[in-house]
Amino acid sequence: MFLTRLLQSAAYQYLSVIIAIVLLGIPAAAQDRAFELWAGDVIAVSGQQNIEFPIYMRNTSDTIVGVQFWLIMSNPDLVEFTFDSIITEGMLLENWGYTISSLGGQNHDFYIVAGAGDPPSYPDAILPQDGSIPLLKIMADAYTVPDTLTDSVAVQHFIVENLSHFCFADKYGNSVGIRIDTVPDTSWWECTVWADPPNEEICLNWERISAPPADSFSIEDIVVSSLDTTIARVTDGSMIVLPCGDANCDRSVNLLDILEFIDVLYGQGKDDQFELLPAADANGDGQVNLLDILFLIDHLYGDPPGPPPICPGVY
Ligand SMILES: [Ca+2]
Ligand SMILES: [Ca+2]
Repeated sequence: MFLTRLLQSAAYQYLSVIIAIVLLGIPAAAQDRAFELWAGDVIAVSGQQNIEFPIYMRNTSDTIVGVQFWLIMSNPDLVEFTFDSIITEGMLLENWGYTISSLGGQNHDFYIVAGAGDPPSYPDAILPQDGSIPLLKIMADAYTVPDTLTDSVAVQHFIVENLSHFCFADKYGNSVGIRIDTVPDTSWWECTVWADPPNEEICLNWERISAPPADSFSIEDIVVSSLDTTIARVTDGSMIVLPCGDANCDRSVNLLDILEFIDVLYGQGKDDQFELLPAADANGDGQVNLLDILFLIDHLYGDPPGPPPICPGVY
């Protein structure tokens, strides 16, 4: 039993690291911004379909009538978005009109443009709210991943660098949380055709180049948009894809998972059954019980080894 607790302790430490990282994405420490957009953190299992990935928005002062943003996955080998169904019922975008698409064309990014109805009334505008209700839930499917998986985090990045694809508009047409600055912009020029003597210092054709050395330069004021981080915050979320059979959620399948099964089903961890999900149904029969332990033992230690766990993908 001591070995069991020791091994489990190690597993819990690893799990606690994951949770600590995940919790960084939750806005508890970010209540100082007037506007915030963030993605929820989700744990899925290999092969799971219809994973709900929530997007949250919090705004303390503005009324939002238009939305567009772009998400992209950092690890497209794990998950893809499904575009035939998103969830808006009961969400902030309920009754909004919207279009969704993949700008990359591979279902590994998600671009939405949405509006709250006809101006000037905007019948479904989002009034200031605390962020407890998701903006919407995006659907995703996880690919089947092996139990030898080492990098199982598909982080979702909001693309705000390109502000042509990011806007949360109020009813006056202002982009909430966006700062507009006028800054000097230097252009560098190279002469490609000089005049013949005696006018050899006259350039007949200029070509713009990216950086010096150059034959000349010009300066002009340009308008630059950026996220005003003094009043707005945008935070990525994560989707962790666990291999099936990973009962202790440490992203590998081994003896620790068998010990976790035994402890939760029959030992001192009976109150911790939530840790078994979502990857504990190793034999895929829809229940978590002794049969899953036997299945996992056969897979890991059978001679010859039994088949790999196949979770049903519905929890
Ligand atoms: Ca494990
Ligand atoms: Ca089972």
